[in-house]
Order: sequence, then C-alpha cells, then structure tokens
Amino acid sequence: MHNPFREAEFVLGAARIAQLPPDTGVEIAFAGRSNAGKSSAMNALCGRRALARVSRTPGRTQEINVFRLTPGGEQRLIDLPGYGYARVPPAQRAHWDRLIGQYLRERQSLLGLVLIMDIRRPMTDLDRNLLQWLEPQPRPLHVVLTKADKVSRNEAARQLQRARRDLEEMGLNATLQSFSALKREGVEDLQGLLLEWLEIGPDQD
Ligand SMILES: Nc1nc2c(ncn2[C@@H]2O[C@H](COP(=O)(O)OP(=O)(O)OP(=O)(O)O)[C@@H](O)[C@H]2O)c(=O)[nH]1
Ligand SMILES: [Mg+2]
Repeated sequence: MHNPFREAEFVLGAARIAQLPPDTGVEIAFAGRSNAGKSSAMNALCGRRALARVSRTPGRTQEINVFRLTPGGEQRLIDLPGYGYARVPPAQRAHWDRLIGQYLRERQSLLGLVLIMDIRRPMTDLDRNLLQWLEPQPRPLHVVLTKADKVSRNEAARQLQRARRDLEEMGLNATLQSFSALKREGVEDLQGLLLEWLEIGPDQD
C-alpha cells in the first residue's frame, strides 16, 4: 500500500512559537510524556527509521519539531517536546509547559492532536493537565497507547477500556487504539485515521 506519510521531511525545530512556520495549512501534533514513545510512533507512521529522533535518554525532544508531508506542501506533522521529565531544571520545564500550552491554545492550523501514552501507565496527572489545555477549541483527539508489545493482549484491552472510561469522565470525545512501534502494530489504523483527518481538513488552495 502506498504510504503518503513516507515522503515526510524535517523542516525545523522551534524553541519558541515565533520560530514555527507560518500558521497556515494544517498540522497534526503528537504530544505525550517524555519517553512515552512519540518519536518512535511518528517514525513508524512514516515508515522511516530516523525521521524523528528516538531518545536513549528521556527528554531528548526539547523543541517543537516540524515535518512536512510533501516537499513545499502545507500539511505538517508536529513532534511536541515530551512533558514531565523529572531531571530537567524547573525553569526549563516551565518553559516547555508554556510552549506546549501556547501551541495547543493558539495554533490555528492545528487540525487534531495525537496523544501518545505508555500502555503500562496511561492517563497520568500530566496527561490530564495537557488534555485540559485542549478545551477552548474542540479538535479531534486520538489516543495511542503504545509499547503494547510490553504487555499481554488481556492487559492491553484492559488499559484501553480504562483510558476510554477516563476520557469519557473528563467529557472528552476521543478515538483510541493500541500500538507498538517495535512490532509495527496499529500502524495502518493510525495512518488511516490521520488520512481521514487530513481529508476533512481545510482545503489546500
Ligand atoms: N518496546 C517498545 N519500546 C518502545 C516503543 N516505542 C518507543 N520505545 C522506546 O521507548 C524509548 C523512548 O522512545 P521515544 O520515541 O524517543 O519517546 P519520546 O516520547 O519521543 O521521548 P522524548 O522525545 O524524550 O520525550 C526508546 O528507548 C524507544 O526505543 C514500542 O512500541 N515498544
Ligand atoms: Mg521524542
């Protein structure tokens, strides 16, 4: 099957909102705790080994990394810095939180958010904080419980159900799936959903 994410290319890393590309076109952002597996999920989505850098040590993605789906195109994937890494100076951590919060609240081209969580510990307090930032402008939310290769099928199903219930209790309308970048499980489901988002997104004139 042709993978339209295969042509994705790195554009830039932004330490401040002002450094992002112009706020036109559409973006799908990936958020999650530090070390949750965001960069690995994006690499799996795009069928590339090293599009987004995968960390050996948590907290590697310190900037907002921007990728475009086609050369010169106006559809982008955004790798947000992971939140919640403890061994980062408080001032730096506060800067990341502000950066992510500001991005989620203000970015007009943000089409939808993919929230990546480790299937072994989804919906932590930090994930809930992030979900609260989504409030003012409702956009599609897709929750990916990754590293499913680390748990049994039963446990994966149990965690999915728990996360679904938690999201409902928060009044959030979200789609969910389990995923493994390692085993490449759930990749086609993720591709299919994001393609639907892109198709219903604003037209590219
Ligand atoms: N077993 C397993 N390990 C994974 C999977 N996805 C990611 N990992 C590992 O988890 C660690 C973190 O992965 P990253 O993709 O760098 O996570 P991240 O969320 O981008 O991390 P930061 O950018 O530091 O916030 C790495 O050691 C990966 O190899 C998966 O599906 N299964
Ligand atoms: Mg990363």
